Amino acid sequence: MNLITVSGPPSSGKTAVIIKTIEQMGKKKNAVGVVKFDCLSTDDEALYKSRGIPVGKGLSGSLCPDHYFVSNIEESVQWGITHGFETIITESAGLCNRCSPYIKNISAVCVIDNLSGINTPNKIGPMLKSADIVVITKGDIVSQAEREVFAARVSRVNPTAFILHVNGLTGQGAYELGHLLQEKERNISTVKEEELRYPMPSALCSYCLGEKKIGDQYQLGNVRKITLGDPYETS
Ligand SMILES: Nc1nc2c(ncn2[C@@H]2O[C@H](COP(=O)(O)OP(=O)(O)OP(=O)(O)O)[C@@H](O)[C@H]2O)c(=O)[nH]1
Ligand SMILES: [Zn+2]
Ligand SMILES: [Zn+2]
Repeated sequence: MNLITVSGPPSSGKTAVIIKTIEQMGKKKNAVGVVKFDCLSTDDEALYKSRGIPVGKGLSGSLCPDHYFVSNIEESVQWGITHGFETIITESAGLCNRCSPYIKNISAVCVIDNLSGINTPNKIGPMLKSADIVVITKGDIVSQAEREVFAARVSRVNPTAFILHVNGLTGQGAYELGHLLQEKERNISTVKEEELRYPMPSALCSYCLGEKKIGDQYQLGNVRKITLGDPYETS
C-alpha cells in the first residue's frame, strides 16, 4: 500500500484538494482511503463519505494533533491494508506551525492558500519547509500578481519543493497533482522503524499534564522563560 501525508493550516483547502485529486487519479472505487486527524471535531468525514471515499478519523483531544498522529500512523497504515486500499492519504491540520507529520521517504504534501497572507510562508515551520510538494489553493480569489508573489515566497522557504496551484472548487491542477503522486508511489507494509523528517516540539510540562494554576511553583518539566527586552529600543 502507498502512503501520502497531507498537511496544512486549517481551512487551507486540504479536503477539497484531496477529493479532487482522488477523482483525477483514475483508480478503482475504494482504492484510495483517507484518514483525517484533527483535534476536537471535524466535518471532513461527511465530506469524504458524500463523495464515496472511504474514511477514518482520529481526534487528538487534549494532545498535540501531530504527537497524536505519530503515535497512530502505524495503526492507520494497518487499517488501510486490512481494508485493501491501494493508497492511504492522511490529512492533518498543522495548528501550531511548528510540527509536521511528514515521514522520510513518504510523500509529503503541504496545502496553503493564497489568502493566508504573503508573510505566512515565513511563519510556517517544517510543515512547509520539509514538504515535497506544496499545493497553493484559492488562486481564483487573488490577482495574478498576488499569486506570483505568494508562490515566490513559498519557493524561498522551500526551494526544493514542487509547487502546484490547485483550485479546490473546480479541481484545476488536481490532475497534475495526482500524476505527480502516482509517479512517487511506494509499496509499504508498515511504517514501523521509519523516521519523522523533523522532531516534534517538546511538550512535557505541567500544563500538558493538566495543571491550571499560574505561578513558578506550578511550572514543572519543560519551562522556558520569556525575555521581553527594552520596549523602546529601536531595531
Ligand atoms: N475559492 C476557493 N475556495 C476554496 C478552494 N479550495 C478550497 N476552498 C474552500 O475553502 C474552504 C475550506 O476548504 P477545506 O477543503 O475544507 O479546507 P481544509 O484544509 O480541509 O480544512 P480543515 O480540514 O477544516 O482544516 C471550503 O469552503 C472550500 O470550498 C479554492 O481553490 N478556491
Ligand atoms: Zn479538511
Ligand atoms: Zn505541536
